[in-house]
Amino acid sequence: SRLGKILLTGAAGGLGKVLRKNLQPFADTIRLSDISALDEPAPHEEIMLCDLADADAVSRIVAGVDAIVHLGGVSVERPFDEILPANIQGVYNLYEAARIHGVRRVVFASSNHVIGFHRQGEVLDAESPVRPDGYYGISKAFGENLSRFYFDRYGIETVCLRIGSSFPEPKDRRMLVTWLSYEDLTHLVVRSLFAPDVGHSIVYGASANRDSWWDNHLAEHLGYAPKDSSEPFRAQIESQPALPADDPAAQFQGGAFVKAGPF
Ligand code: NAI
Ligand code: 15L
Repeated sequence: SRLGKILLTGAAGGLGKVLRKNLQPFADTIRLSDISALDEPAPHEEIMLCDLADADAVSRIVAGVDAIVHLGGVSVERPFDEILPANIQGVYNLYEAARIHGVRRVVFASSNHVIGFHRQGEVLDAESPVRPDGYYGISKAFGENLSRFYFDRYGIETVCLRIGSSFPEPKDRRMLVTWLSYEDLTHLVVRSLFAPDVGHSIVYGASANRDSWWDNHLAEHLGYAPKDSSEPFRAQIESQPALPADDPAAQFQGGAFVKAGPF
């Protein structure tokens, strides 16, 4: 399957760089956007810089695209006044632009931090109550609710990816459970773009790790089948000292985010 034009927000970021490359086979054109500078466009690419807080600028980047992969915004815990424009006003601006310009599908980079105050070891699914672990997680829960509303009212489909920890390698014990490899991330985004009739879906983004806190049975229609595992990294990670058992970072699914700030 292949689309005409995909908008990729947050294209200068860690995952944006990965998807800039890996989504190339799936669209004629990829429109790359970020607030930060981007590398020179290849022939199949367009670059449009934009602050997500600027509704007019967001309308311009959304006009004329067939689907949106929305990664842009603040990606860690920060004071509320930084989260608000980028993640809350920003996601509203994006969906309003999608409505006005007739975009039918969005893949939204949500986060495990919408459920970060659930205990490690507890197994959650897409219907588990949200328990955000900070303003960042709250902003992602807002994006999930906003996209639910835009589906119910306007029929704009969204797949919310509750991404675990997507980095080249897992970095600590928690990430042995939450790690999402770049290959599995790419597969998850591609399924989210092309699976039929996704409606409003929530899916956890983790690789096929030995241990899991997340059950994706409510997202089977996406056809997401992870292939990688954190297991090859276990021995090295477990040779490092563990956090004290009473450290909240070792008790809750959100890890250190549950105690981030105030800044
Ligand atoms: P990142 O921080 O590397 O990339 C985010 C990008 O958004 C940056 O390039 C930044 O310049 C841009 N941005 C920030 N504020 C903006 C604004 N006001 N207007 C326009 N662009 C703005 O984050 P990363 O790791 O690439 O994550 C991508 C997305 O996935 C983010 O939405 C993040 O919250 C989400 N996510 C990532 C996870 C991971 O493990 N990497 C885990 C869970 C969620
Ligand atoms: C996130 O939401 C962050 O964007 C990322 O930087 C990681 O911290 C990740 O969650 C995680 O929970 O490991």
